[in-house]
Amino acid sequence: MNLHKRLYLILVVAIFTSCGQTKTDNTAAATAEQKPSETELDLSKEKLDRFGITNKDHLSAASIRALKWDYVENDWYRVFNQMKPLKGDLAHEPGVVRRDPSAMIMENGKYYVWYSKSVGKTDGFGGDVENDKVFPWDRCDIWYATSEDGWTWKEEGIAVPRGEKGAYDDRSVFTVEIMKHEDMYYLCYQTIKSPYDVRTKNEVGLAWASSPNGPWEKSKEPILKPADNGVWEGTEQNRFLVEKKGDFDSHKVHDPCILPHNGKFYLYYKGEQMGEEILFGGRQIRHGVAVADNPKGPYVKSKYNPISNSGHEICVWPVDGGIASLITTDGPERNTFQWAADGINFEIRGAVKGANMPHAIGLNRTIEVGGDNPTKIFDWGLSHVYNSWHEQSIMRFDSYRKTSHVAPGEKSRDAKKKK
Ligand code: AAL
Repeated sequence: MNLHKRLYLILVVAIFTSCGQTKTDNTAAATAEQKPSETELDLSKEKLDRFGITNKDHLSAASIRALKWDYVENDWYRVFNQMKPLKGDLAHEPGVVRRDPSAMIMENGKYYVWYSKSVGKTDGFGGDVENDKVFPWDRCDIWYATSEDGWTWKEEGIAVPRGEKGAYDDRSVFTVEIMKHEDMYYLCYQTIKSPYDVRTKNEVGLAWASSPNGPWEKSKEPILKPADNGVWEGTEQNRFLVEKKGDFDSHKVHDPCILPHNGKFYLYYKGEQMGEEILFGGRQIRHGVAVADNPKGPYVKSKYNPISNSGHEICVWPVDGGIASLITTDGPERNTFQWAADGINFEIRGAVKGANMPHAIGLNRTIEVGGDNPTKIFDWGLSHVYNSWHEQSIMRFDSYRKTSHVAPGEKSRDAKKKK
């Protein structure tokens, strides 16, 4: 069988299998978007001409993929500038880790941000995990800071401390996100119970307050836990040795972020699987979502999980009645903007230039985003840098929208259209 016949066969099998799937997830089934594999290839003259496909009887795998793209516009293209240091209390401080900033919100005329903070050198694994600091994000508390201009920050103190010995969050609370809903504030964050070894499961906690300055009340139990269907091989502390990997989130649930959507609360998160592999030149990292009727839960994992096979830290914002997501760092779809009308079935909307890409982004939720500029929220915001493995600091990113690619003096396509 020659190559193009084989490709057609794969396509037909893909269409057949996806059509046979039953949709059982109530959280998504009602609004599920049509999947790209269910769409017919558009072989119209206009489409073939646009993609420069000369012979429709000899479609390469790349041409078939291009014809399956369901969104081919350029309104999601962004270029990031080099990140800039913050001033005041959030400037780089020797011996201190400040990282993984939350989104920023505006309260009492000031920007507010929450973040992970720890001190001291990072020891790594293999030593005394009861007493060492194994990662920069180990032995963290959640702190917060305020600023009038987004450049100079005042550290206000601890918002959420680690729990008492024996609690599910007694070792570290970190990588926090903020949601304001009906005059209540919700912080969701990662939690670790001591000892912190390479096989330790990571969970998600929640705290709420009626003021951004607290006091914060913590959930008695985690609001999200890893799947418990993976099986470690042996008892050695090696996270790559498994008898069964289990669900995409069988080891860790990370980077939680709750967004109100369609009258419910969507908790987006990163999953790490037991027996993680390196795939497509990156770590095998996936995203999932859990949905609740109330901000405090209970959160039920979507049956459609994982909802992304690429990405790292969660970076999601509402656009055009749906949810947009910036996929960074890992997986074949890294450095893409994606969008889902239903908050579950994400499709690529555009690629982002890799240069200067911020990671662990704290979005600026004070920026209003309309459908005409869906990535406007990236005009400026917060991220972090590694000054070293022992010190990290929060930085400010900014970016601009790129709509044309012209040489100096050359007219853009838009300029011609305007005539
Ligand atoms: C980040 C995030 C989570 C991890 C660690 C701190 O990139 O994915 O927050 O636990 O690294």
